[in-house]
Amino acid sequence: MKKIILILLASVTLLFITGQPLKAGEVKTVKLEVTGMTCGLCTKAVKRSISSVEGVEKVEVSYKKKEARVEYDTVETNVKEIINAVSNAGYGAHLKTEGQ
Ligand SMILES: [Cu+2]
Repeated sequence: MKKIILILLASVTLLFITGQPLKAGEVKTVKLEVTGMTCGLCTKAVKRSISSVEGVEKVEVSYKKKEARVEYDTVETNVKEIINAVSNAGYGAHLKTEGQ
């Protein structure tokens, strides 16, 4: 019985440690104008490429508005890296608005 409690306690402790957010940077939201999207699949490709950037926390891509709304950690990445990711996927992007 004592062993079970000990194992339980250990897993809770482990969960507590690993559950803590490792990044402590400021989260910034930007809107990028995305060029070259010709169909709904492009939207997914752009979203996937931006999501793959380390430090990006949230991505919403609108095919209709031809824009991407990105939330990212300013310590881990920047707009330039995000734009590069979009370029690597074969699309164009430039900063539209900056803000929270
Ligand atoms: Cu397409």
